[in-house]
Amino acid sequence: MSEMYTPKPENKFTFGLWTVGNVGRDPFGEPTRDPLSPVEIVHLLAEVGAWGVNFHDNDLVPIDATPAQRDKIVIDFQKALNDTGIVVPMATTNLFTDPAFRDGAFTTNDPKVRAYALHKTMYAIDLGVELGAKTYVFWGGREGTETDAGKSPLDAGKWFREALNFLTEYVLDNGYDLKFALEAKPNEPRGDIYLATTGAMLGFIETLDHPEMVGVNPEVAHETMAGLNFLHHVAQAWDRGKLFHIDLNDQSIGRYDQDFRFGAVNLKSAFFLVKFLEDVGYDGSRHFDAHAYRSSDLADVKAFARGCMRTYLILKEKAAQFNADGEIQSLLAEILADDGSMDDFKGHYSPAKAAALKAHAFDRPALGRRGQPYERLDQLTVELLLGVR
Ligand code: GCO
Ligand code: MN
Ligand code: MN
Repeated sequence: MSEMYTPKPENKFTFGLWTVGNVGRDPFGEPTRDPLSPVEIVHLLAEVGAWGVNFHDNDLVPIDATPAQRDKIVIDFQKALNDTGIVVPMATTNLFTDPAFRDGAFTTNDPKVRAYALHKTMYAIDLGVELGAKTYVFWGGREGTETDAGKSPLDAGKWFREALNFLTEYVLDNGYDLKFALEAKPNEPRGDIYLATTGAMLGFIETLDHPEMVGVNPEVAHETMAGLNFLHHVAQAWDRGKLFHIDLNDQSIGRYDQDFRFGAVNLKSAFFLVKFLEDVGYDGSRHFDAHAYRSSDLADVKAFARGCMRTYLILKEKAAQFNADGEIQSLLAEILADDGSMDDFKGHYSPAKAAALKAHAFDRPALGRRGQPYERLDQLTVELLLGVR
């Protein structure tokens, strides 16, 4: 194996306890793998070369654990972290498994459940911060509807906003060094989930009391499930300074929520995503929110985890190759060519500029005749990815 494809701490590769710990249950079948304890998972992640581990409160501490059991679990987990050097960059709350959340957590019509969701999240934030988390993810898996007959999307949005405002104040009040990352998903497990895309989340964040503390956690599978271009959403988040975290996996459009190994379905999209993250200098976790096929055994789960990271690193190398490829770069230069003749019209508005632009005579037929060599560029990209360049 080339040294280049060996994961290093600076790659910031992370996995959730729920990802490599996934036991292979699906709506039609029982688990196919034995559960691993959080301590075993930390050691597994160290063995495969990951940098960090993330968790939902109840991945680590069972929902009905006593305070004494909780403390013992945290001590054992912290010891595994110390023994392996694995860090905890992110934590989150499970607000979807327990039947109490059948109609949602922060957005349910039941005020008792909304209050319980806040209560549970404050304890989960304490737990995450205690173990070192700097990013706190909010994925509202149950925040939605199957029917709009009994739930107002306006009330739901208002309640979600109130909850996030409450929790940002909680973080400030406790002096925690923690920012929030909102993760959108269009559906599953609800028929429709509120704020279904990263773009919707970005709009919502601006309505909060502390927008500076809140960004997004886009996931490859989620925009892809909706048939959208994931990269474009990531770019919008980056442009707004809101790319606080990212969930990498893979997904076929139009299928169930697959959570496949990174790069398992659409290598070309994965390539453009890795190239973007590396080109702009994204410095956060590369979190693999994926799990092995249900047919995998433990050895294959390790192969899955190694595969996520190895594919990322191979694509990172391909991105560097793309940037250094003379033929590709000269095609890009041709596509982006600018003879400077429009310089007077660029930039901020002024009445003089507007008047000059309105007076300018454009050769519209010539504009329409100019071809752009995207076919050639795309084919070179494909050949680069196929390893023949
Ligand atoms: C999903 C989501 C989750 C969240 C996780 C962390 O589709 O189930 O992607 O895996 O990312 O709950 O918030
Ligand atoms: Mn997901
Ligand atoms: Mn996710």
